[in-house]
Amino acid sequence: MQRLSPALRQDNVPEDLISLIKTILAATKEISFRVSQAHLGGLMGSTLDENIQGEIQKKLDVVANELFKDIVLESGFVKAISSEEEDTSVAGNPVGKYLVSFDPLDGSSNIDINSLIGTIFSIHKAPEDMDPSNPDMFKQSGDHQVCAGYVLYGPATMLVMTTGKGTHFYVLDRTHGGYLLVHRNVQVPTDTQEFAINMSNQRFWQEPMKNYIKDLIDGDTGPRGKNFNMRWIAAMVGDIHRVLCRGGLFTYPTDSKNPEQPNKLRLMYEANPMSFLIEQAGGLAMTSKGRIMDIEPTSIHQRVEVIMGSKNEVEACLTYYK
Ligand code: AFP
Repeated sequence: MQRLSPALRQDNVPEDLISLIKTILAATKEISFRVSQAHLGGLMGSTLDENIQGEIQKKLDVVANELFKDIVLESGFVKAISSEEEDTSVAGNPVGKYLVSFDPLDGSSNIDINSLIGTIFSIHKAPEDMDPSNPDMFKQSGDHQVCAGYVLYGPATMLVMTTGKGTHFYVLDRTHGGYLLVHRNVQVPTDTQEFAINMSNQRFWQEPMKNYIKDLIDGDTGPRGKNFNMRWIAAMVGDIHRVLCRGGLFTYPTDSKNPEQPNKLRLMYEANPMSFLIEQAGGLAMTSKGRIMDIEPTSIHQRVEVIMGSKNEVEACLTYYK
């Protein structure tokens, strides 16, 4: 099995970006260790603090955020970082070439039940002419990402990453301490009979999504003429990993549950990196209005509607919005 650096060189990834990726992965190895020891180390449960999103932070959210932030900033490769857990971006090396956005622990509600969680990251080039403390540097569309990925802290610690030359799977090999390539150029099956949505929000969805999901549930007695299975892990890393492995449609649609917050998932920390991975694996990553990676961000903590996965099923879903 190929090690990480040669695999990246095969895709012509520049050496300074390889160094940044290895720094990010050093942080994820430390987070993986802390996650495995959390029960023993008093790291379960919540803090008394809320993050900028108004969500109560788990103790592990805070630890993972500090670890990731410190390791990446100290490397000198980045001009600034932005995190789901930080109020605004944090300045790094004024001549750093890159910007890193991350969700240090996606799926926080799974922490206390020893279920799937992961770290999501996205890398952009840093504009040379802007001050490192200016968060506007991060207002770049997903199409400008030079790398995106996630590390899933599951039964195996897995890295799924793209630098724009396909989506590849790696597994953390604890005997030598690095990630090994286990599957190059993963492809999302074009068709699927599986979907992922939080059904408890059904009464708050817009009509097109209500109608689409009803037709899936009607199965072979309805207009789709085939039965569908449903899964919901409550961690986008887990749900998207399943979609990359065996296909499916994942959606967190716009809803009216909280009128001040019609969308749940974050563009920079969740939707854009996952869109890059899904598109590089031959899937589609959309809102009901267009491609996610075309969106020009207006703020670093912006939220967005997400419909992504197997190409033909995403297209079938979007017909309900026409
Ligand atoms: P956190 O960012 O708080 O960990 O939430 C996870 C998440 O953003 C995403 O990973 C899940 O798909 C989604 O929220 C789960 O939402 P529900 O709470 O509606 O199940």
